[in-house]
Amino acid sequence: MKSNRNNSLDPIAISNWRWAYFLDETIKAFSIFQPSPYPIKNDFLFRESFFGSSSNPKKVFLETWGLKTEKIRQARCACLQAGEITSVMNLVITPFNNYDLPFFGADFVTLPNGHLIALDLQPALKDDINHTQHVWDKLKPMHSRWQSKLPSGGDIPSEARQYFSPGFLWSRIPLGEEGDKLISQIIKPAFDEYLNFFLDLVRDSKILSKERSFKMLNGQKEYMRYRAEKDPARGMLRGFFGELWTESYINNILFDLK
Ligand code: DBV
Repeated sequence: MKSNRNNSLDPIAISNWRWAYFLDETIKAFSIFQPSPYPIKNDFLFRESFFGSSSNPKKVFLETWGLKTEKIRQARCACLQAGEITSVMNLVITPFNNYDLPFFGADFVTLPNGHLIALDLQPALKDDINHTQHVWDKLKPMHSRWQSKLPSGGDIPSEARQYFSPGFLWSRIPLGEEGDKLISQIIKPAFDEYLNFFLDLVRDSKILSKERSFKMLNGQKEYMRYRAEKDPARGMLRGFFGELWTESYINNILFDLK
């Protein structure tokens, strides 16, 4: 089936995609920053395939949304719906390295065994107080307020810990009514608060010196390298769309700062 998406800013058209509210909020919030499309080839703007048994094949849809602005090198969202249940939103916003800004990362995943929620303003230079203090001072109280209302996400891979801030909102929520209530009453307002705080930081950020910009760039590349290497969705994406397409998607679209 032909997709009518021609560039990364064209609206996402995946019916019953569970996370639409969050991308809509992101699009609205960015409208004040004069966004332009992020260059993404058609092969990666839209993709569909079948999975499950040949007697009862199910459809999987993936669409990629993206933009860039004066201070944001790339904001992109991988939007996936596989069958009735499996629904993924992987949103990462990467500022240009000549601003002292964190990444915005949201990994919202629904699988048959439940919802996984990972939301954070992730540091590019975790051990640099000039990079972290002005963010964490405000993020920590925000985080405690929301995390206290959610079930814990449990352990995360030890090697991944260094990429998260103390404001990492992390939860595993059961499917069903209770879960839906937590998503609409806690995750939605938490996401809006984290996103607005991030965009306030973007608005107020000043251009850095060459030397510091270089340091930021190395920090950003280290993060991208880790995420591209350890992407927890690699197996799923390969199953749906094959190894070649998946490796190109992960390394040339999702985590393309090399
Ligand atoms: N995660 C991605 C991309 C996805 C995606 C591009 C296109 O980086 C989805 C989709 N994340 C995704 C899926 C799962 C997770 C898990 C499908 C479930 C995997 C499974 O259970 O089979 C935050 N995402 C996770 C986990 C964490 C994150 C901590 C659980 C641990 C895991 O399964 O590895 N954000 C994610 C993460 C980092 C980050 C791993 C690392 C720095 O910043």
